[in-house]
Amino acid sequence: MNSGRLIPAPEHFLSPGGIKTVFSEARQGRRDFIRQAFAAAAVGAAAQGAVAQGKPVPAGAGDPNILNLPEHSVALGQGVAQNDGYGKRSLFEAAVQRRPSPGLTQTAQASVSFAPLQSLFGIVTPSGLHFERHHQGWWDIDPSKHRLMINGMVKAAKVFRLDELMRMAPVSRFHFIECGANTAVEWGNVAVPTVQYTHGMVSCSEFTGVPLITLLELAGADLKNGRFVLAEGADGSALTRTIPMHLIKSGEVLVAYGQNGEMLRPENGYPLRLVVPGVQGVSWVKYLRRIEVGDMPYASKDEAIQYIDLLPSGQHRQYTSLQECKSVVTTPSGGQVLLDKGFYNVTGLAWSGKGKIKKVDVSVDGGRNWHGARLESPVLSKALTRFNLDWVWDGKPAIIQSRAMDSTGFVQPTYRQLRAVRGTRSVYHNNAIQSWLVRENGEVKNVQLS
Ligand SMILES: Nc1nc2c(c(=O)[nH]1)N[C@H]1C(S)=C(S)[C@@H](COP(=O)(O)O)O[C@H]1N2
Ligand SMILES: [Mo]
Repeated sequence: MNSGRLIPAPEHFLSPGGIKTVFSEARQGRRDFIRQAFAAAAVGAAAQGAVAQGKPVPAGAGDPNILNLPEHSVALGQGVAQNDGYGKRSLFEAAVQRRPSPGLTQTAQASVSFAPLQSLFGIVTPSGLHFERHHQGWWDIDPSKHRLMINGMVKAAKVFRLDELMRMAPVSRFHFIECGANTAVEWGNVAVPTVQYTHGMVSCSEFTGVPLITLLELAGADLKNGRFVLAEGADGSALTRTIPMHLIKSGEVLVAYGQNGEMLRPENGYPLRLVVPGVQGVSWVKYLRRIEVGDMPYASKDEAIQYIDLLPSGQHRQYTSLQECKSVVTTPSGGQVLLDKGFYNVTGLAWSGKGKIKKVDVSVDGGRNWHGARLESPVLSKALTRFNLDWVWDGKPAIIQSRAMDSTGFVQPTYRQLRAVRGTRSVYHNNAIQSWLVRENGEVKNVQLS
């Protein structure tokens, strides 16, 4: 163990005596924990080797992957700028894909693909693995012909070309986008097999664009009486959504053209999309072509017929846009297999439409005991937050859960708590605690605790 003195961040610094890395006490304790867990596993393995061959075998002995020089160490590699000048990932990662769900009706032109959360690190979703939701298919729209009109309660309707928008001062911000129907099948306890299908309609990117408020001011919008805007997309779905003006006035709502350092992907709305942080995905109108300023909600088809929540009373909730605090363990998760008992890093994602994640607790015994997980930096408002927890699996059945709390003090509910308020006939806004059962044989299954 360390000296017992608590050393403040930064955790690495040079001691006066020379180059020496010093860790804070908490981190040191954690390192010891991991070292001991691995040492125990290694002793077990060595002991088995000794039984089999009469003496302990050093790790790696006889391994051809250490002894033989592979071709890539002796021959010339590939040159630059192949693949049309745009990088491709390793061939060995080809199985990591966004996919349509086995829990949904398959159509010739599937309209939802889910992000493979179980294979992702950190908080940013690679653009090529971002979930997709198209009401009428996607388009690759010619940006030179695309226009954005601002009309309604404005001094004079104004039309912007993309190059005009890109000349304005941009902002770049990390935000999650979650379809309101993410985790929907779990309301009916359909129990799709993996976290990709339970939670894969959430993604997080760095978006770049112009605050919508700037464009409204340029058009001379009536910001006193204009309490809402209608946002309209240019695809055939005629998707329109009402956005309350107070969100726009906060400066958070963006007219974005950038995603993760480059232009938006066609599937995600190229060349323009609305970014409405904290609000469900349907309001992030893609192929954005019109913003109308009005003085009341528009009750469009996507607000009056779709995206409403049927309550136990028989009434529908309308305009329930905010994505409440939610989290999920992505490893170990459904469909994965733990090969042996011993050390595992339990990891997952947490997010809240109301602000920052403050705390994530993890249980490995179905919610009886909770352990505070480490929140990894950065912890950003209305963005995915990565959490980790050290765990040594004893080989017995375990139920793994995570429970997030946001900066407003809102705590993610259990299914029992959620159903008491929302009933069982909802589709949207399921933010209940997810449970993964680890069986004795190491298989991980999607289960629901009632
Ligand atoms: N124009 C347009 N905008 C749209 C949609 C659409 O079909 N057309 N789908 C909405 C829905 S329901 C969601 S969840 C998000 C999905 O965004 P993504 O495909 O970039 O993940 O876009 C929203 N914006
Ligand atoms: Mo959606």
